[in-house]
Amino acid sequence: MMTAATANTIVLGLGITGLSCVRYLRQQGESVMVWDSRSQPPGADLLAAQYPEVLLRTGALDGAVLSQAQRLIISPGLALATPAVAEAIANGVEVIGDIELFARAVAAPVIAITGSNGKSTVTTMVGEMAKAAGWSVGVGGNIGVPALDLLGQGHQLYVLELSSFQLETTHSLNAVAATVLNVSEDHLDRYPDFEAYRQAKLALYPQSQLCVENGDDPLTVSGVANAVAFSVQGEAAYQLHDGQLYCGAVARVALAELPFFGKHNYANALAAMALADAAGIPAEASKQALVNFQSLPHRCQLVATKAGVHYLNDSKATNVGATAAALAGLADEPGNIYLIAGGDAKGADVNELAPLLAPLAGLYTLGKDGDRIAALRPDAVPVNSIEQAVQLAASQATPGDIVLLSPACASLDMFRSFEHRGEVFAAAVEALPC
Ligand code: N04
Repeated sequence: MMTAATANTIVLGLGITGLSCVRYLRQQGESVMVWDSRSQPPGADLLAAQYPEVLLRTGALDGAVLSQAQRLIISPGLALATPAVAEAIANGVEVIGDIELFARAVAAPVIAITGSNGKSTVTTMVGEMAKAAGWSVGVGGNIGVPALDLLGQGHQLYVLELSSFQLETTHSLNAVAATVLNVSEDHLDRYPDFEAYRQAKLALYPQSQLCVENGDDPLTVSGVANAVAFSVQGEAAYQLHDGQLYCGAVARVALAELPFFGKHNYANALAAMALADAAGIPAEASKQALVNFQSLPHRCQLVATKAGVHYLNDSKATNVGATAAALAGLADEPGNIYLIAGGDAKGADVNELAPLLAPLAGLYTLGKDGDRIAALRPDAVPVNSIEQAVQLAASQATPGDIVLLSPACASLDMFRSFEHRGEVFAAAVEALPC
């Protein structure tokens, strides 16, 4: 029995993804309601203005009411283990996410990218490769435009970044090629353990015609038959050798032509090449896109050079693996490094950073788990704000040095988002004298 307030389909969680689901389902002529456990969900004003017929309910989810629905479209921000959601699943209600809705509707090839780090970079690289070939391509998912909002524009190819949370509710993507770039600790506040997080990511492989695995990270290798590997350390179909990126015996790009550095970025480029090849993008277009690639905002981005000191914004480093990659990538650069780190570690073991912190000239720590990072170096300086960290680092650094914001943590204990944190850093740098 449907109660008056219950629609066939309930969108759980608003925000930009929930809004994209409502937009798509209303276009399909479905009756839909939205339920968000937060009292003031983001996007509520837009929903009321554009879809006055769609009921928005807020406050604690009720399993008995959710069990009346035919299906739930759940936000990546809500765990499947939420008791009311688990009750609905036990009562036979189908629970899927926005990417599964996309998968059932899409009519052009899809490339899918997940991993603990590098997924936005690789997604952007593959999108640029398709554009360089003159293709109409839709790029989005967990970055930028929600996947459902990319439909209906006649795109020839879709390139999607997918989070582990999105993959938990996606079952029939049937990508032409997909990759798990790497797996390192993240989101342990949402998963029972590391292996559960890894398995959420590996669930992408059975939904792909070709699996692009990282030969340097055994955690990305699942033993599926339809796989190719990339490697910056050893031999693989896509490999780094003698200063060039190779596919098989063919040298495709020289490192000297690339506008980025660091082995993790060469790995990203090899993965992007493998995915683009699988989709039939011409090799020359892939090369042009890499040679012209502009790195992403908040990803080891040079915000300013003041008094000869370089200030790098890597606020997107929301886990330990990202900061480890940044420090390894900068290790060969001239100049001392002053690191600003800390925030919400989300249950990760920050001790893995210890060997990478030893060569630094200085360490400034902040936020909820800042003290745990400070404990890894006797001379670490705890601070209360990014502004304070920037001022103290600026007073120590000399020309040629690097001040790096790469927190190894989520920002939400102190900021609206990692983007907000990066903007606060850039403003603090801007406020320094020249
Ligand atoms: O920006 C940072 O610093 C870190 C962000 C991380 O570490 O990656 N983000 C997340 O973990 C994250 C964020 C994971 C999944 C989804 C999101 C986006 C979106 C939609 C709904 C959303 C949260 C919600 C929350 S819905 C509901 N009740 C850091 C809720 C919902 O509480 O955020 O009904």
